[in-house]
Amino acid sequence: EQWPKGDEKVWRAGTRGLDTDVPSITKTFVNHVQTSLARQAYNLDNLGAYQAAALSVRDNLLVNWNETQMNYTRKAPKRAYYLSLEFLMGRTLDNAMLNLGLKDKYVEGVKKLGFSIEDILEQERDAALGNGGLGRLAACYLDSSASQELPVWGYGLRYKYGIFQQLISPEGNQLEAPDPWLDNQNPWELPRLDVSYEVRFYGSADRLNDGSGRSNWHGGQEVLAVAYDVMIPGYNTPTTNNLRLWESKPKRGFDLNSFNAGDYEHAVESSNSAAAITSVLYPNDHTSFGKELRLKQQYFWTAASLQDIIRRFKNLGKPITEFPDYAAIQLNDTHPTLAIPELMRVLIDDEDLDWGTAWQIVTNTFFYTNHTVLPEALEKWPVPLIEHVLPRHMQIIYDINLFFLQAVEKKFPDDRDRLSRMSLIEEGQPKQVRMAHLACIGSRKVNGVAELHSDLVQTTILKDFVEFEGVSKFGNVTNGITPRRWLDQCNPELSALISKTLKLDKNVWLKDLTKLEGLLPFAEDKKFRTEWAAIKQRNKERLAHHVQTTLGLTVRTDAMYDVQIKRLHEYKRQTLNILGVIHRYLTLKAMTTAERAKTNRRVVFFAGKAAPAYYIAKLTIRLIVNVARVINADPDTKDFLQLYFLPDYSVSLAEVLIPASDISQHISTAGTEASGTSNMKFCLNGGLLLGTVDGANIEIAEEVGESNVFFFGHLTPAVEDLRHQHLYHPVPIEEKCPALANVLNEVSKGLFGDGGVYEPLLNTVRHGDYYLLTDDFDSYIAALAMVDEAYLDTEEWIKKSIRTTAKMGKFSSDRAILEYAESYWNIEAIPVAAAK
Ligand code: GL9
Repeated sequence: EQWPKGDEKVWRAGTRGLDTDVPSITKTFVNHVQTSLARQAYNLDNLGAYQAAALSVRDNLLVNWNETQMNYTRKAPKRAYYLSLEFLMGRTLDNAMLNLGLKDKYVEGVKKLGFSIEDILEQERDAALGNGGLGRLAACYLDSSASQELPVWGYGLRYKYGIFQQLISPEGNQLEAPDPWLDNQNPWELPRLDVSYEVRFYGSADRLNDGSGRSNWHGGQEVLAVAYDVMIPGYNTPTTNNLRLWESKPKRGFDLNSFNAGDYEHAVESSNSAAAITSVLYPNDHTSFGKELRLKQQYFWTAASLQDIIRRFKNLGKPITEFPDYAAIQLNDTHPTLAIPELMRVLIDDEDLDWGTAWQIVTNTFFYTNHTVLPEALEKWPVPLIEHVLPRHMQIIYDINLFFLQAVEKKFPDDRDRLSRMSLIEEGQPKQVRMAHLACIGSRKVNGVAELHSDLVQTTILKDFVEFEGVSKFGNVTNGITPRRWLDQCNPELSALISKTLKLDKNVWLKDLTKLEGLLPFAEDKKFRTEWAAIKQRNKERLAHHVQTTLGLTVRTDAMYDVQIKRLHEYKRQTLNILGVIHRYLTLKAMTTAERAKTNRRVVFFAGKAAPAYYIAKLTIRLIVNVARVINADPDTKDFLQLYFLPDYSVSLAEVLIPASDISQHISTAGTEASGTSNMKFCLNGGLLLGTVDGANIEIAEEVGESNVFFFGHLTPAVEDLRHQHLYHPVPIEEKCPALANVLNEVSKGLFGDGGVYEPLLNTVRHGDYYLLTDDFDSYIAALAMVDEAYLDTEEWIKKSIRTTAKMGKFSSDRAILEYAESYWNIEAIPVAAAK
């Protein structure tokens, strides 16, 4: 090591890392209060205490982060880059303390200073830069990459506003409010004002026509991408990776030409439009809208990220043809697909490579993960829009398509249908670019996120591509979740019981989750079962307390907790659940008091956001809220059935709900939920699963055994036929499913307030019934009855719960990320040498 200047001994003394004993921690805390925050101890509130604690923890992360990055630079390994428009991180402080192994010391330290860690942790706002599973998966993968000491960086956007805050009006309507998460300062990001790149939009692209295939793209708007780095600490390792988020800003504060012309307004306007690019996360899930600003987000982010990646590669001094040996780029869904034509543009127009060489590099660099087969979710961009915003990229996409279709034609001569099915361009008014096709042909590998889903990808949406390119390009990586956040952090008592029982330090089993199997024999141990059940009970009390303090509602804790938490969507069938709740209510009403007393007490929780323009999903929320209003107030039934819609679902709310659940519902129409990941979180915390034979439910059942899962409903191969029957041989609902018809009638008649309001929702079931509620309702009700029966056998239920947790090892995101690292990216762990 060479010291830049001064006395080496002084430098060394200053870089030995930080002291992490309790007195040192309290000292840095107080220092931060006085200096970084410019506040004093006597009037410090919980928010100030949170900021001081966060800055103190951050100091430790920074030291590790620097070590890690220096180590990567020195060793120059192949790296992987995870491009995701969404990173649903949640809170950071608790996770950072746990990953650093410093939580106990901070608990003690802040206590000595007169604060409680719980109060401090509650001050942090979620970083909610994602919509749901896809964004949370990205966050789990970052945790696992760092924990496995893999050289992986994330790239995303620094939205000023994350996913909207959900408010529920007294009538039960969802209202959306902005999420100004950065208002209180964000201690977890480092502005890197020195790292910035220019990104161009609009203008024109002139072909050079010198036989090189190059174009000159010029004019238009240029904006700056500025880096903000977020430290990602690994668990029980100094490795601290980086998540780089880009913020847009105007290249100049004002447009000089406009300014000279005296057009001040226009100058200010153009600076506004640059900032607009990273102002807000689009709140849609499973729908693709052709919004220009969204396209600009996608290009802005991929162009800045690629410039950064290429610059880092060029520092190695290797020829550009070796790029794929040093960089693997994972495309999280099709959102970053413009990276493919963008890298072609850089290689051809800037680096002067020929088309074939450039395409070779591109197709060895990118990897594409598909996250859904729902047709409405497959991204398409109108050709005229791309032509307008990114004229050079439209040329390149046409060129890619030309070469591609020539190759298809060669392999399958005279098959025009096939050519039009496979084309990157969908004919129509307007023509559209099919991003999944572009992502597929531009990548080295394509994967789905659970076995069933990966099969569906290969047999439905990308079938022609499997036939053309061969099946070996296509694979599966079943999703995973980080057991650090989703067990150790959210359920500390269960984590402690597991360590005690396995006689293993949690450092061991949290990094090798298959160790949980050691719990299996303890299912037979009565004392262990009692402890296991007592923890579930305390987690229910913690949830009830949370609902009491945040909503002022009293939830009973002597009941089965039944939870469905996820984005509101017809395919996820929250409607099936609420209609089932109504069915239960009607059944209870019809019972005598004595009969009711023998039933299982149940508390049903819903939470989740609907896309702001998704009318039917919002109507489902309204129905849930109004059913809750009626049944929670009914003296006949309220001791046996309670219902809550918890507003503003978030990662932090999930951390309270999941450990308290006895049973959770994952009841999508078969073949529609690519994987699901909350199913894994519930099961890891000893909650059982009520679900359809879909997504990762199937693999969970394979692991824990079908006797520990409550399955119902039609299977994937039946779905197409059933839909066909609905269309061509409809059977009136009264005949097909009288129990369901009765429930719908009660809603229509106004049992839960103005029945007419719900007609559009009820009619989706009565007519067409695309998501097969009429086909699955009876078996759903039967499955719920089996859940009740099983729950009444308390000891047997606890055994199921223990066995479920014990068999969840496969679903650690460590397993998933190692599969990507080994089978796709070809990268290796690069440990940081232990600090002296
Ligand atoms: C999703 C799938 O719907 C889920 O089944 C899957 O678990 C996750 C992660 O692979 O990806 N695809 C998708 O577009 N979303 C998913 O959750 N949507 C959101 O994130 C809102």
